[in-house]
Amino acid sequence: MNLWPEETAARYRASGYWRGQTFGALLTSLKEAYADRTAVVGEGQRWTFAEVDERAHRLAAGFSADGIGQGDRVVVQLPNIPEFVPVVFGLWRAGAVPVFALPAHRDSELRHFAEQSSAKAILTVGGHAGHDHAKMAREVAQQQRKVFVVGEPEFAELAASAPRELPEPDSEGIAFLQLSGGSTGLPKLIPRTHDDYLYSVRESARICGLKKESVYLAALPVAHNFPLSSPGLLGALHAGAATVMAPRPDADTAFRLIEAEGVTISGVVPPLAAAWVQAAARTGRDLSSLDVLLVGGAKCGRELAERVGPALGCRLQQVFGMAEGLVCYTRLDDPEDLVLSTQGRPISPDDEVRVVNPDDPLATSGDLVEPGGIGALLTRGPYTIRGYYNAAEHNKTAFTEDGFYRTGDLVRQRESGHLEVVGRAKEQINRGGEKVAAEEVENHLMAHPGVLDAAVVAVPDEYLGERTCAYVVPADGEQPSAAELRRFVRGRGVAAFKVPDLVEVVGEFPVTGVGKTSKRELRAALAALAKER
Ligand code: J2J
Repeated sequence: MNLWPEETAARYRASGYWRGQTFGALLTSLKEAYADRTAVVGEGQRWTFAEVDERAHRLAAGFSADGIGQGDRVVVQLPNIPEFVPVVFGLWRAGAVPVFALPAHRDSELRHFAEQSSAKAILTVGGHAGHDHAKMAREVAQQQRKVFVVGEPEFAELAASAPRELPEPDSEGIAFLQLSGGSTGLPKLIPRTHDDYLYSVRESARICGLKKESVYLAALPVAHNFPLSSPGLLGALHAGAATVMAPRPDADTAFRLIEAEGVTISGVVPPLAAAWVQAAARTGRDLSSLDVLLVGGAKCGRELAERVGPALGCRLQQVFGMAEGLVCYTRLDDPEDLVLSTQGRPISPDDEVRVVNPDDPLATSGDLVEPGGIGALLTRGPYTIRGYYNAAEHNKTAFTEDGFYRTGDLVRQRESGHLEVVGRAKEQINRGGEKVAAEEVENHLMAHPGVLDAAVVAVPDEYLGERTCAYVVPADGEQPSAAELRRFVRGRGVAAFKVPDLVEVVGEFPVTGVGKTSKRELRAALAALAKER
C-alpha cells in the first residue's frame, strides 16, 4: 500500500492537518460537547449525540464479540437510514474498516468489493426500494463471510451488547475504503485514513459555514463521498449539527423534510438541483430555512447555477470533489462571478494542483500548460491518496512518480486558484454525477455470445448532462437486439445506472481509420460522432 512518504507525513502533522484522532474518539468528544442535541433523524427516529454514541459503543462490542476486529474489512451497503451512523462508528470503534457500497450496487459489484477487500463480513438491510439486499448479501457471502442485516433479530441482539473498552486503532491507518468512479475494468478501492479524512471533514464543515444550529439534509446516498464528507453527514456531526436522512432525493420528499426539520444546508448533483429548481416554483412548502445548497459531482453549468439561488432562496456553493481526495469549493464570500462560473478552489493551502499537457495521458507534474490554459489536473496533498488499495499495476499510471494523482479531469485555473472543469480525459461517463467506467460496461457486453466487440461512450443529455451509448459489433451471424443486450447487462448483476441508455448494433464501428489500434481513440471518435447527431 502506498501511503505518504514519512517526510511529507511529518509536515502534515506539524501543520496541524493530521491530529492523531480516530473517528471513534471524535464521536466521544462530540458526545461530550453536544450530548442532548439531535445528531440524526430519519424513519421516525431521532437520536441525540449521546444516543448515537451509546449505540456505537454497544455495536462495537457486538461486532468485536462476533469476531470483527482490528483491520477487518466489512462491506457496508446501507440506504439513508439513521442506523448508518452508529453502525459505521461502531465498526470504527471495533477497529474494522468499512467498505462503502452504494444501495444501487448489485451482486457482481458487491462480490467484487468483498473479494477485492477480502472482507470478513457484509452488512446490509433486509430490503430497500423493492430489492432484497439481505438475500443478495447472503448469496454473495456464501459460507465465506458473515452477513449482518440491520433489522433482523440477531442484529438487534448484537446492538444490545454491553459496551466495553476496545483498543484504539491507529489514526494514520486505513479507516475505510471508498469506491472510485473508475475508468478501467472494475471500480478500485480507495484507502482513506482517520487523519486525512478528518482533516477534509473539519475544513469542509468550516468552509460551508456549518454550526451546531445547522441542519444537513442527506439527499444523495450517504455512503458516497460527497454526502458523507462535503461537508455531508460527517461535517454536520463534526459541527454538532443534525443530519436528516432523506429516503429519496426527489423534490417532494426533500421539500417536505426541509420544511418539517428546518433544513439549512444540503448537497445535490446538477440534475437534482435542476429538478428542485423547477419544483420550487409550484411547491406549497416553506423552504425559507434553506441557506446553502452545494451542487457538484458533475459540472453545474452557468445557466443552472444562476437559477439555484433565486428559485430556492438560498446560496449556491459549487463543489468539485473526488473520493480519491481533493475537494474544491466556491467560498460563501466569493464574488458572484466565481460562484457561478467555477467549481471552486481546493480546501487546503497544501493541496498541490498542476495543470498539465492534456494530450499525453502520462504527462508528469512538470509538463505544465501556460497559466490559464486548459490541461489535465494532477493533484497531491494532505487528504489525497497516493495509491489505490491492492492495485500496484494500476497505480503505476494512475499516479505520477512523485505521487500526484492523475484525476482525468480537464480544467482551467483562474488566478484566484479557482478551477473550472471543462471536460474529461478519462474513459468514464458522468451520468448526472453517477460514474460509469466505459471498460466495465464493455466487458459485460462482450460476455454476451452474440457480441464481438463493444465501445461505450457518452452522449449529451439535456437532463443528465451525459448518458451512455454502447456501440456493439455482433459476432458472425448474430444480431442481438438493443433490448436483449440491455436486459443481458442488467442480468449480470450491476447497478441500474450502468445499463447502457442507448445501444447501437452496427456492422462495424462507424468510424474509419481507428478501432483496431486503440480503444481510446475509437471511443473518442465515436463520442465525437454521437455528439454531432
Ligand atoms: C465537474 N465534474 C465533477 C464538478 C465531481 C464532492 C463532490 C463530488 C464528489 C464526486 C466528491 C464535479 N464538476 N463540480 O467525492 O467529495 C467529477 C470529476 C471527478 C469525479 C469524482 C465530493 N464534481 N466531478 O463526484 O469520486 O470527474 O466524487 O474526478 O464520485 O467526478 O467522482 P466521485
